[in-house]
Amino acid sequence: MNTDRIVRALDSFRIELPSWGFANTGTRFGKFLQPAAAATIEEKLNDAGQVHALTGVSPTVALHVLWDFPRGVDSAHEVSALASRAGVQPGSINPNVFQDQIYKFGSFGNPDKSVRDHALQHTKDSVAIARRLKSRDVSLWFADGSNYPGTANIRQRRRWFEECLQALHRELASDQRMLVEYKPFEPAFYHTDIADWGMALLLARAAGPQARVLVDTGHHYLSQNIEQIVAWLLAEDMLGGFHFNDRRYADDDLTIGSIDPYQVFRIFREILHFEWETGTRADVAFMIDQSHNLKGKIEAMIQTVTVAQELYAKAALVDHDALATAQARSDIVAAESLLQDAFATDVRPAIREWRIMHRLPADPMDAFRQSGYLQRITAERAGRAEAASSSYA
Ligand SMILES: [Mn+2]
Repeated sequence: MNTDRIVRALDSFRIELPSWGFANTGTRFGKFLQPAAAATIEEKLNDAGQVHALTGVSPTVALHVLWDFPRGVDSAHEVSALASRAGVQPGSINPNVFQDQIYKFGSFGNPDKSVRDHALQHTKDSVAIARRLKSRDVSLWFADGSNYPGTANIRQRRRWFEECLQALHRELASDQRMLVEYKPFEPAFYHTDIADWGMALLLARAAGPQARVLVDTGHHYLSQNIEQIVAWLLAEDMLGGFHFNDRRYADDDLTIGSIDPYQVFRIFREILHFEWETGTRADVAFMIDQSHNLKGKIEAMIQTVTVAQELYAKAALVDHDALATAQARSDIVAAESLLQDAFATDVRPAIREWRIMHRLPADPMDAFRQSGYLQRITAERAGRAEAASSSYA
């Protein structure tokens, strides 16, 4: 095993935690509440701070404007202070143009101009919040779409999306980016305005030079080759970031690698291959977008971060020189085996060593269970009335 490669990979690997992953979430059938779930932005940041303190690789937290900034941009200062007290920093800023009643028929794609303007203003406010927090990325996901054929003017809605995204792009500071996320279906069940990576790519290109595509691994049809999409977006310099999660059926928001760890490995392998080939680091944000309905929130996040680290380290073991040779000779068994052997390698002992070297607990999950943090917050948070429902579903 090439330990140097693993160490180099781990030194550069960071993954962003979502504030909403620490709150109560559910399905459309109901929510199972957890007594230790975070209800306030302070609690979410504190829980994220625990994950970072134990793993050392998740220093930033994705924030959700509607749920985490009750007073909009005026909340930015307080959120910033709470984050630094929790030992983390604000990460990507996520506007919400899907929850309010006015968005029943869409946001940027709504036929009613006043609704489009309202949505645009909210996203502009989100850019202002990001600027105040020195967050680089504003991450855009739209629930826009329709449920029945003939009920929406697809080409007109596309033009409205272009106009709104261009207007939003003009608000960006020179060091900010906007990330355009796609999803094939849900909540819309006939057409979704930004349904796949091609639509996201075209809209990002139309928006302006600081727009990129965001790939949410759960937002694809089953069996779609996600790593090929990643390779194409890298080649086009249009890959902005990831929302990682796993799924068995649709957008299940399960923990990373729980169903198909080889797929995440293959995605990381494409990114590392790009870096090997070009000699430049791919400027791609790794973020987690999961909701843990049954698992404990903090444990699920520690598990996610450590599994992501393992899969990244395995991908870093692929010998790209040998792979290039095998590919050039069309020695397909040798080429495939280079990936399989790397994936089959147990990198956990090397990661433990890396953690010890960085004065981190060798086993973050065990350290969390020993810490008493969960018992403390369970006692503090149990029994209170659930605060405003600030989460998906
Ligand atoms: Mn997402």
